[in-house]
Amino acid sequence: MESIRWLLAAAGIEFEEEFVETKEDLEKLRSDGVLLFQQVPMVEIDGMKIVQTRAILNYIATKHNLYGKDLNEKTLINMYVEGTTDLMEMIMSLIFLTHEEKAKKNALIIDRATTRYFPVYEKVLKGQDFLVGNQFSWADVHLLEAILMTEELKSDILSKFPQLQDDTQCIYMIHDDVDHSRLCTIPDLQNQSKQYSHH
Ligand SMILES: N[C@@H](CCC(=O)N[C@@H](CS)C(=O)NCC(=O)O)C(=O)O
Repeated sequence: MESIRWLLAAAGIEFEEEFVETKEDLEKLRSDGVLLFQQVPMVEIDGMKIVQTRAILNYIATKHNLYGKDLNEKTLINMYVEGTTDLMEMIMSLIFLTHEEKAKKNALIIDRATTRYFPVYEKVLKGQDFLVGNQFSWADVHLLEAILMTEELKSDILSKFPQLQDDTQCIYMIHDDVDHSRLCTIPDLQNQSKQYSHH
């Protein structure tokens, strides 16, 4: 769900959030008949009530030109996004684990991030500013979110990935108003990333 907020911010769409905090909140939405499969998240946009995270993300990315210019670029974006999703899902699964299981899984996530996923993105970004089509896309937004999640687990996880450091650096420079890296040009991403300002 956090990915939806990131993409909306990247697309420059202002949005209002309604949090489902209690069982009654969810029941109310269900009885109002606004949830196709009785589940959240649901995004109300352009007269539609869209459910299913991927459908929501697809819609926003397509509508706001963050989904490549042709089928090849779209497929590449899908591959990158699915890769970062796999990594993020590993991190999100941590909350269901016991203390011992968590330590093991943490180590596995850090290994996967640094040996499987980050090297791919690092290599691509060595030759170009954005992951796909020399244009900012959903793939860049999703990668940034994944990076920040992994940094929560290990703050120096990017130490061997200078290109990825450059991607995230603007987030830490924002407060000094320094336009430091390629993603610094996307102002709404900066707002979204403020929640990570403890770095
Ligand atoms: N495939 C759906 C899964 C949505 C989902 O699992 N939603 C949870 C909250 S995060 C929910 O509404 N659970 C209540 C239920 O399934 O009855 C998506 O990606 O949006």
